[in-house]
Amino acid sequence: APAKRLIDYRPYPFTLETVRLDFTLDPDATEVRAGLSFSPRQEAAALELDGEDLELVSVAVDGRALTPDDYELTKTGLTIPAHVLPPQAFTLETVTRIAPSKNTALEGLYMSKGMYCTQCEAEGFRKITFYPDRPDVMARFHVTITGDQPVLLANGDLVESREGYAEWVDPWPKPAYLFALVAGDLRAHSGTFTTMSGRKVATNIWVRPGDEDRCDFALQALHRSMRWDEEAYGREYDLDIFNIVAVDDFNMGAMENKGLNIFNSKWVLASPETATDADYERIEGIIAHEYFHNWTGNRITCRDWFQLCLKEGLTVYRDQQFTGDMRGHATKRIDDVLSLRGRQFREDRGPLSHPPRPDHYREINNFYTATVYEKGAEIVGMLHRLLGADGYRAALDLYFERHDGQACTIEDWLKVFEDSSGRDLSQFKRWYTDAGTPTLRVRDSFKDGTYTLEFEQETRPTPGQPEKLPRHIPIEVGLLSENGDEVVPSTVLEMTEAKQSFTFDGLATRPVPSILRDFSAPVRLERDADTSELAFLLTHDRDPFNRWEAGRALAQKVLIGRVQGQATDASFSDAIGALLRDETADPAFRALCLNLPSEDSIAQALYDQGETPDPAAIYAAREGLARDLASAHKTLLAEIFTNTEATGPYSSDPEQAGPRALRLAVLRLLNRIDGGARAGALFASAENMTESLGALAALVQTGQDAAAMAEFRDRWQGDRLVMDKWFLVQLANCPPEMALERAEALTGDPLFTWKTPNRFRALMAGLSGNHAGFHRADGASYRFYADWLLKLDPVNPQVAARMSTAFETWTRYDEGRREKMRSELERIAAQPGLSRDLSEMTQRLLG
Ligand code: B3K
Ligand code: ZN
Repeated sequence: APAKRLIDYRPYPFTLETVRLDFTLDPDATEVRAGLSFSPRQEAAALELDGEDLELVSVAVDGRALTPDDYELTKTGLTIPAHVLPPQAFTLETVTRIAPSKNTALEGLYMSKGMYCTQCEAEGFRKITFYPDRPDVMARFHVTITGDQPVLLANGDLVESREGYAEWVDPWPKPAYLFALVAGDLRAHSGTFTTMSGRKVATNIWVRPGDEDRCDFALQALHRSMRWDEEAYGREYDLDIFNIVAVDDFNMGAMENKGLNIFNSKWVLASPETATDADYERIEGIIAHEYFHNWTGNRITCRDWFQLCLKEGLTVYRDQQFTGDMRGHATKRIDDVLSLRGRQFREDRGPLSHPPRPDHYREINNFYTATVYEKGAEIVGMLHRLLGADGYRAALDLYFERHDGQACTIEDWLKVFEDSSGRDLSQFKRWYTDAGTPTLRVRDSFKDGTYTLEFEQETRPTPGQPEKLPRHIPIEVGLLSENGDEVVPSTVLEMTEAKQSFTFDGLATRPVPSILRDFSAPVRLERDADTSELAFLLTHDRDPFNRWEAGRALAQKVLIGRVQGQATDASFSDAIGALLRDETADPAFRALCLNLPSEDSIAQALYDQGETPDPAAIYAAREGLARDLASAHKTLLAEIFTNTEATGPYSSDPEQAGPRALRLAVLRLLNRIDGGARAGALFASAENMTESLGALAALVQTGQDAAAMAEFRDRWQGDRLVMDKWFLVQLANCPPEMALERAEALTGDPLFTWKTPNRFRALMAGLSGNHAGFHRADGASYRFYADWLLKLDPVNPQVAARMSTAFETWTRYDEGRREKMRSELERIAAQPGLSRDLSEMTQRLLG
């Protein structure tokens, strides 16, 4: 299929007022009766409807049955020529049949353990009925469901229900991608939320029998999200009921269907015994994210899929703000930047680099990426920083007022900021249209009381975009005196030129700069800071992000030095010692500082410096540094390990999660020198999953985990979410030479139900997350991984395509590895009948 292009956008020639859908459920032959009321917006237009994998039973216009001569039916849709249609408003009625039990791609209407469930974004509705399946066609839906399942759910408010039948009306016009239907034997964990105007909303978390007691955290997180959106954005919920359903077979995290969010059960179910602190935080964040979509995505949606980051970037930004408010901004920002660099910068540095608003695609599901989501959120954050809190709020108020009920573009979004602030954002727009991570080089000088920062920006060529123009970059800067006082408080410098200088006058002595505070722009900062300056910032910077960043830069310097065979000086170890002694610092923050950069990020840093990373050398350097740190500070670490032991009942709140994170970070270091003694003891005594899994990960790291692994499996084999962790942890953390062998053995485990996305991902991400194990020099892991992508592709192309990003870094490595990865990608690309999803990915990967 040829690529779809942004410049080819044309409005749909009909408006669609109302949609009537009647479902009669059956695993092999579900009948869908659709009544669509169209009005032409232009003369003599043909009616083009999307439709895939549908059996067309009948089609009628205003009650008159059509014959096959009246329309054209293809593999991708149904076209009714203008001459068959009345010139004015008309109703189209179709009857189609679908087979949810045979739907293994998990897109459209499918089944998961006896329960019916839908996933329509981006283009899954066309697998349910013939329809203009594009987000700018918004209509009011009236849905009936006939089926023998005890619970029958759809979008909107319930207007009638009796045994075997339910009727749902959604008063808010919506695009088809937000349609949802669920039917099954489900139990609700229920609550009530009173909105700011005093309306009562029934809230329900629906799960399979047996999971009811793991829902309360999600329900409370939902209520917190609803309140927060009222307080922070003035946004109130707009239906009488809000349903969340947990499903085991799901292609991604969750989906924001209007009034009926559907979640991967992994991101709903939580109990202290089965979920980690990180899971709790993630669940809260995803519940918030999907809920926030009600305004940013559903009430205001996207005109076309090129505009995806309009809803995703903004909604990620909102969920990041929310989590910051709930759990602390400093650590949240650090976590977000770690994931931005680990996923988005990585993507941006390889063959898959694309702009936050792409201008062409073959399969839109391949563009639900870190660039669209996380970089999209960074762009919103930059607008916030440029306009200030009040300016940002004024712009958002105008956005909701002006565009409620519409399907919008990035141009609409930026216009709102321009109109409310009076600023010109035409240069800023490049953040949306240009791919690539800018590199920001900085040099400084001091003369006669004047301090000068000289910046230079440059963005490398990316696929299809050889030339890059300078971007509008907000650079937050503060200046410190040599005793650590802030002599120039945080200020935002706005860089718009390729090269630009900023001066600060009236300084008594040369200051120490703290640049790009709070990570004010998604750029790669290059500065020749010496170790003493970094150590100074790690101790004195007021900006917690840059404090951490200084420690990070130090660690990176030391690690790269070790990879290159240099001796390690004491500065980093001394700085870590100071941090370990600093009891005033937040434990979660100290934990983040103790975590060494990942092997993948060291490989990326080397590549960015123009060097070829050697995975085995990186592994050895990182292990060596960890061991050295542990030996140098063993008394201090042992004390912290003892003092941070939690008492009292488990809570996932930062007050407990912070010390627990510190304790586990300490354990990971001590484990390198205590023969696994502490990890073994903690594994035996742990009463919550955070500690149990943390201890297990430490044991895996040494390769001495067989007994613990078997015990864990015995205990948890009946719990699918915990077993996913079991598959992942033993691969991602084991010594690299064991990784492939283990992965091969695990594919033979009867619990490796590879058609379940969570299980497939756990095993494959475990292997690819073991950097040196995945990149073993003989290429055997590449071959194994590619074999499994080929096996999954005919069953579930979306997940296969997503997992192919394990190869996105292939250009980083030496000739031998490059060749091996390239030939695996070529082997995949040559597979007859390959899905559009995976074929687009391999072609882009190959460049
Ligand atoms: N909007 C969905 C993602 C849909 C992915 C389709 N392949 C979840 C979210 O971003 O909230
Ligand atoms: Zn989203």
